[in-house]
Amino acid sequence: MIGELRERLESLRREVERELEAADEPPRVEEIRVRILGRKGALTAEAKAIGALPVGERPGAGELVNAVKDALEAAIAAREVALAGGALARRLEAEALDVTLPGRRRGQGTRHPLSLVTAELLDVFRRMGFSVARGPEVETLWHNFEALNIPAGHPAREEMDTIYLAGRDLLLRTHTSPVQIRAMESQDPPVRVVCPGRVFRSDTPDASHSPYFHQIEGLWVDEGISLAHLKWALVEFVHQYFGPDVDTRFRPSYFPFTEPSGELDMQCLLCRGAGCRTCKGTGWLELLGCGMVHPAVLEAVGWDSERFTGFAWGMGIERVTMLKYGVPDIRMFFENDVHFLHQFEGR
Ligand code: 2U9
Repeated sequence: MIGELRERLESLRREVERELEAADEPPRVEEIRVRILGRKGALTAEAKAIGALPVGERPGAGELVNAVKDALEAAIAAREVALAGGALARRLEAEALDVTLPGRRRGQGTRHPLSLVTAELLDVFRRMGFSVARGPEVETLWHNFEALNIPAGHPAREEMDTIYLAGRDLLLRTHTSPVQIRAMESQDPPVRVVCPGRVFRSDTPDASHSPYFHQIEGLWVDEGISLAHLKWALVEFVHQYFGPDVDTRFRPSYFPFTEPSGELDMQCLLCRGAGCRTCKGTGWLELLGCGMVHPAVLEAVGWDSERFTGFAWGMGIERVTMLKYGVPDIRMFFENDVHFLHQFEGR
C-alpha cells in the first residue's frame, strides 16, 4: 500500500512540476495550486484518504504526503516569484527612462515689441516726475467724450466712432484721455500722469490703421504751467528716446480738449532730414499731438481754470515703435508671428 502511494505521489509531483514549468502567467500557477492543494485538490484528497488506512501505515503515509505537499508548495512559490520577477523586468524595460539624456530646451519668450516700447516710454516720463495711471477699456460717455469737451454731435465723435454697449451709455474707449479725467476726478491739483493703454476705433485695417491700437498720453496740470513746459518736456522726450541730435518742430493743430493745440514732428531718422520715401520727401515725421488743456476740461472736473493750467499730449505706441524700429506695417504687431516678435528683445 505504502509503495503504491509513494508512486502515485511521485508521479503527481513530477506532473505538477512539469505543469509549473509550462505555466507562463501567474493565473495559470494559481489554477494549478487550487487544483492540487485546494480544498478539493488532488493532494488534499490523498491526505484525507490517510484516515482510511490501517493505523500502522498512517504515520508513514502522512510523512509522504507532507513531504510532497512541502515540495509542491515550494515549487509553486518559486514559480510565482519567477513570473513576478519576469513581469517586473518587462515593465521596467518598457518604462525605462534614460535620465542621462539632455533635456528638451523650451525656448524662452520675449516681450512683445509694444510692451517693450511702452516700458521704455514710461521710463523716460517717470524720470521727468510723471506717475503712471491705467483705466478701464470700457468707458462711460462722460469720461470718454463729455468731460473732454466733445459734446454729442461734435464731429470728433464721428472720427472716433467705436463700439457702444448697454444702451449707448458705455463704449470701448477711443483714447486713453478718460484715464486722465479719472486721475483729476480722484485727486486735487497738481497732477502729473502718463497713461498707456489699448484703445478702439472703427478704422479699417491697412498698413497704418488698426481698429485697436495703443496710446500713451500725458497730462501735467499745476499753477503756472505754460507752453514753455510743454515744449521742454516733449523736446526732451524726443532727445532722450530718439537721440540728442534729432531736430523737432511744432505745427499748429486742433483738438477739442486742448487750446492752443499742436503737433510735434521730428527729423526723419532714416534720411536725417534730407527727404526719403519714409518721410515722403519732407524730411519730417509726425510724432504726436499736444496742447494746453482746454479750460472747459478743467472746469468739467471742478478745477479752477483761472488758477490752474496744464498741458497734455498723446501718441500712438505702434507709430512710435514703427518709427524707432523701422516696422513697415501696423498689422505685424497683431499677427503673432514669432519670427517678427523675437527680433526686439534679448536676441
Ligand atoms: C485731458 C486733456 C487733454 C491728450 C491729447 C492728442 C493731443 C493727440 C493723438 C495722437 C495720435 C491720438 O494716437 S493718436 O491717434 N492724440 O493728438 N492727445 S492732446 O489731451 C488730453 C488728454 C486728457 C484731460
